[in-house]
Amino acid sequence: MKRLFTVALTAMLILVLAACGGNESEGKSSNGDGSESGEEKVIRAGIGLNDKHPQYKGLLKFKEIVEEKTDGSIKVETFHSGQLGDDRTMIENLQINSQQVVIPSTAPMANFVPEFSVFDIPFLFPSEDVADQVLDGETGQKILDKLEGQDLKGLAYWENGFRDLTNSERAVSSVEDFKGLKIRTMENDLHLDAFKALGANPTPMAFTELFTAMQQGTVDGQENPYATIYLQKFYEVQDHVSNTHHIYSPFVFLMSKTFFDNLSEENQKIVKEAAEEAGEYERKLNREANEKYLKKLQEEGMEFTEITDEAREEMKKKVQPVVDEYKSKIGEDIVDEVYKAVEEASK
Ligand code: KDG
Repeated sequence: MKRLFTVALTAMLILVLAACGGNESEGKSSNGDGSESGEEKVIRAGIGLNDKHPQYKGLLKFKEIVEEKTDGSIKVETFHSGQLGDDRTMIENLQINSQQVVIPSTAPMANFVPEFSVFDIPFLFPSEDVADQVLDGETGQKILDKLEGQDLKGLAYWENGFRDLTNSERAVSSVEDFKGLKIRTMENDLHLDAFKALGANPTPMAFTELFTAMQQGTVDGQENPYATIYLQKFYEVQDHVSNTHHIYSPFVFLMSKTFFDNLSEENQKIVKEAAEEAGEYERKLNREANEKYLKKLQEEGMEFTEITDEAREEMKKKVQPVVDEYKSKIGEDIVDEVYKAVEEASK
């Protein structure tokens, strides 16, 4: 008898709890991230650079704006130095919504949306100002829109910057000096083919593996903006730096489309505007940083070699056949549109 009473009481308790739970969830819809609307949501945001880089300071600014404007209903957890994986892994994390934000260079993104390679055409952007106008304008937005087919939402362009060559073998002042250098490139076929055209022996590699590869001599050199070269302490394993300025590299502030689509309209506006405002802040920090870091690289013992305008023109000639080949691979229309936008912005 007692056992029967216990079973009946337990059954009643389970029914009461289920009824309460049912009412609670009825008014809420899943946000695709396991949380319920109206509850606190968490954005896991990861980058590959370390916490000294302007990109991480920009991410902290994004966190500050979003948490303030949503009164803490959206929390941003930040991860740096590849804690959540390399760029390609983190982009794939967004596609399954196990991570909600990553801010990679455009180069690895070409593996998801080929049109992003247009921004890796050597010598495309003549200045940061022209890059800002093109990226933040209609053409830049058109390319961001292509991400939606990959379960990705592009919210803003940030700045990696003009890329410069370092190596541990020799001073590089002209095309001849590239011959045979084992150069790490980002995982992007255009970068690979451009360095082959310059006479180098390029290897595509994730950023997370780069320092060790230079330390062990697997590669002789790499190319990145001064801020990255200095803040990631590449001067510890590299002897020479040249101002090749061969590509202006944008970052793209990416969000999981599933997560974004499950936000209220108000919160979608908040995260987009926060990505844009934090991007302006990051661009400013990055430009101030790049100016001062070449001097610091020399103070750390790196030998700087000036690339003259004539030598740069020689580099442009060498890579032109690659640019022509990729115009059809990327899509003639979008390449022509970007070049036209660059011309307009340069006036
Ligand atoms: O995650 C770090 C990368 O996004 C960035 O540094 C890209 O310039 C880059 C490189 O060389 O991989």
